[in-house]
Amino acid sequence: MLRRLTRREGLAMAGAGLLAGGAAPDHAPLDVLARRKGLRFGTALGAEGLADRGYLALVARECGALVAENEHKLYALKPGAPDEWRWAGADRIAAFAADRGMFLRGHTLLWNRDEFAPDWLKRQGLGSQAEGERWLTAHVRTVIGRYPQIRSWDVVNETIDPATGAMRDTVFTRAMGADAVEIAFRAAHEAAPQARLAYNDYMGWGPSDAKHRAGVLRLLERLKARGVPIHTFGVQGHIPNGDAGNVVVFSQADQREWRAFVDEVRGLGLDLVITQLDVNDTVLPADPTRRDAIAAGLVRDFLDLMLDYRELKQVLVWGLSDRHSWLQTWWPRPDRLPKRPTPYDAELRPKAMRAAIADALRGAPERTPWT
Ligand code: 9MR
Repeated sequence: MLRRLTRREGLAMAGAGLLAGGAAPDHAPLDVLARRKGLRFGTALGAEGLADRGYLALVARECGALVAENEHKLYALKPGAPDEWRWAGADRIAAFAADRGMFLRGHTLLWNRDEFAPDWLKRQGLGSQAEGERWLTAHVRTVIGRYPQIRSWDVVNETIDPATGAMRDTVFTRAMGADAVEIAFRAAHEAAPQARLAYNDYMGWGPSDAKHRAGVLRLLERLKARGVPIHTFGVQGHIPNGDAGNVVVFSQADQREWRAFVDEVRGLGLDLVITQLDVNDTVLPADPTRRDAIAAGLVRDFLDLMLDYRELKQVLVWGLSDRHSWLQTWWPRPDRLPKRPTPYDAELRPKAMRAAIADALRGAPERTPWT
């Protein structure tokens, strides 16, 4: 069902200079706007983006933080065999960030899902608890040791099963049980005592994600109660999350639920990072202007809520341009039109979402930055 633009969507478009007579856009880079409020703004960067000079120039202009989209994942570092390391992709991203003085995040040391574990590991397993612990500790040490410039790690990613709220059953938990998570955090802290260590997940705000949120909260509470070195909660921010595929507004009821969840996390003393922001527009209207306006409205409402928390220190998008978004191939639109999940279109022109992010950052309260 199509609907009229809300006032907020209209404002987002005016901010982007998309409406006739709209206010002239302020072209201050997003990271500059973020820094004024004690935040950083950044993006994920992958192999495709690294090979695209125009895109890299845009990333360098807009961003002060960077994360490798896939290059630190176990399946990327050790695709074929236990003793073979492939560092080239991750090294290139680290060099790009270092050359430009960007804050580099690492994603991820323990992606606790069998779908994303290399086949050789699933075939051979990790053996006993002690063997599993030795393997995981060595892995964490080696990856962290190679990238001392990384100051914030997604140590553990997506370990909660959204359907049940329980820990997923994986090659790691089959050896170490739920201790796998704790072992990863302790090893990471030993290897990088100054780094900010995060648990990262994609739980959404809708009613169908209630079990996911509750499970994540239970995990965080247990880790804190056991004195595990965890400092940050990574909210992925893939909108809409979960199975609520037809979301076009962040309703007041959903905002209340979401705030209650984030309040609990804050109560545990964790900082917050939005680690993977984008909008899945599979079921949004075909017309690009309308589609962009709805996506921008969702981003604006989500950011306004999250930026209210002074604990939120960084906002990273999962791709800066529609040219390089995982959502082009995941969940294609029924009409097969190209997707528009990010702040810049495929020709690297700013969209309403870029203006929404800029406006949200301009309106954000100041906070103490990460050093
Ligand atoms: O964007 C990533 C895509 O290129 C990969 O094929 C996929 C599997 O490794 O992972 C995507 O990134 C995911 C991230 O690592 C964790 N949260 C969800 C992201 C989107 O699926």
